[in-house]
Amino acid sequence: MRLVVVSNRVTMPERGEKVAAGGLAVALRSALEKHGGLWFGWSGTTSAEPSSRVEPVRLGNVSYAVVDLTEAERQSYYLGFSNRALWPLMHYRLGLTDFDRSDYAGYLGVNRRFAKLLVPQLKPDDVIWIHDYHLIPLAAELRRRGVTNRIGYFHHIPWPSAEVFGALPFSATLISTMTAYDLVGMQTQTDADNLIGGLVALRGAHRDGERVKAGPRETVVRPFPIGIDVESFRKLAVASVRAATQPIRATTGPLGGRKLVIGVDRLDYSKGIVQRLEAFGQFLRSHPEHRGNVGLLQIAPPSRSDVPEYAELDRQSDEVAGRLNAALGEFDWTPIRVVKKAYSRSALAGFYRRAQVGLVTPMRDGMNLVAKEYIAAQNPEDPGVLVLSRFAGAAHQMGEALIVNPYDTHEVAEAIRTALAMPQSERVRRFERLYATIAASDIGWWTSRYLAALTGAEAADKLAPPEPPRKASGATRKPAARQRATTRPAAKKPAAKTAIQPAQAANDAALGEKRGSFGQRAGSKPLPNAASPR
Ligand code: ADQ
Repeated sequence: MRLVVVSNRVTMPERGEKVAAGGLAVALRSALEKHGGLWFGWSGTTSAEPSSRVEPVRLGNVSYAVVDLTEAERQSYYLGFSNRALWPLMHYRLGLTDFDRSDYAGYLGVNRRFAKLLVPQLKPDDVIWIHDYHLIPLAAELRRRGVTNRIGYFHHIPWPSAEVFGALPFSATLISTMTAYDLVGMQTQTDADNLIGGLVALRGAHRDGERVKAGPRETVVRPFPIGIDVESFRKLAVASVRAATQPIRATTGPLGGRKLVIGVDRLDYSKGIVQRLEAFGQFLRSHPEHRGNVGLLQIAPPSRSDVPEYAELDRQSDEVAGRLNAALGEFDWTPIRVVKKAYSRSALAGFYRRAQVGLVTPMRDGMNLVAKEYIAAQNPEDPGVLVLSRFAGAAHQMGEALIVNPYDTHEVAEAIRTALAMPQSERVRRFERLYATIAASDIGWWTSRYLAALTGAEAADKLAPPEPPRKASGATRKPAARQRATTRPAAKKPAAKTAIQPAQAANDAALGEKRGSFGQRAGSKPLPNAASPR
């Protein structure tokens, strides 16, 4: 089996681009390196003429095949339909959803061109894994060109209810292209139910549990909650204690012994950054005894700055932070610092570990990997507390966090207070359960579980009815026994107790780590070329 991943953005490693914020890129790189294969998608750049062919570049066991877009395509497909219509709609922000017919035509056109350029690259036993909302109709376009390979899709963001999705013009046509996939992965059961409900309501599809059928093909829709590489993130955090470099010293140095509350997000309205700043202000107003003792560090690199709503958010976050700092700050204490840049993973791990509270309060989020990174980075003997929005997919797995409604400023403010006052024994108890959960469903578990389902390794005959042999460029399915050898078994259920090795705790203790005394160096080198598919 060769894995073919298709995502909106591909950044080739040798280009040495600066790290960009984006959980999907990190996840896909791990999957491809593990299985070998081809990564196909947009180069991220524009050219005067549309690419008429692609030339894959091989690096290690992964080939990269990228397509340039024209500026008009970038405007309509990427900034327009993907990010001004689908993104707000999928995040339940109907008021921000801006539908334009020519953007939709551009979106369909780019998907058609991707299909046309991808088909010659495909081999008969390739398994194709398409990612995210930019590429919803791609499988339908590939099928139109005769591709019979197994094709899966993973949706990284929420899928709204049929009533919300149905507000999109042409929603019935767009949703029906989902039935060209063999397997559709969602972050949560709610998202899976919403998609199936939409297919039933808008297309009259027939549902049988996780299977849905609106045409010749049966599609399985199932939750596959995405994870992170917990073990390597934990190691980065431990190393950051020994080795803090300039970014951490410069940013956390002025804190002295003060407590730290941290938020890390792309600057995106779905992340609830402005509401979070307001909640921190509310916390300081309600609990003045904390003034001068604690600070909020919000790391928020700008994204999609060409979209007006994002430029407005940038302005708004500056305005709110400035207003709160002016109202609540002292000559020697600034309550809120907003840092608008991307950091290396090791620097982020160091920030997380230094923070007593991880504030992850999106208004709506597919999963939210920051919640998992924050837990992975904690010192098991003296962990911080995660405050987590109930509207993040992560809340479906991470119930031992302090779960909040991000629309309720008062509730978030009180959760910050509770987190800062939480006794160590309770922090440890919550942390151990959270860590066990994220370790048992890490990124390796996610990719192998998804690919086992897509290749049919788990139960080949359950996924789709056998297809009659065809002559097109694609392949027939591999025998289950051969596929089985290419995937690892699904992970066990999360253990009741933490999966952390005792040696880790000893290691941390040996490093003499204490809360509030962070000041060592950390690697600030950016990750080489982690692409942001967003
Ligand atoms: P995103 O919306 O990008 O991902 P998220 O899951 O939080 O959101 O991932 C963000 C990633 O970017 C994290 O790995 C984080 O560490 C990194 N990051 C954020 N700020 C950074 C900074 N300043 N410097 C460096 N790195 C930074 C989408 C969906 C999510 C879903 C993921 C994965 O919106 O809901 O969890 O895909 O499926």
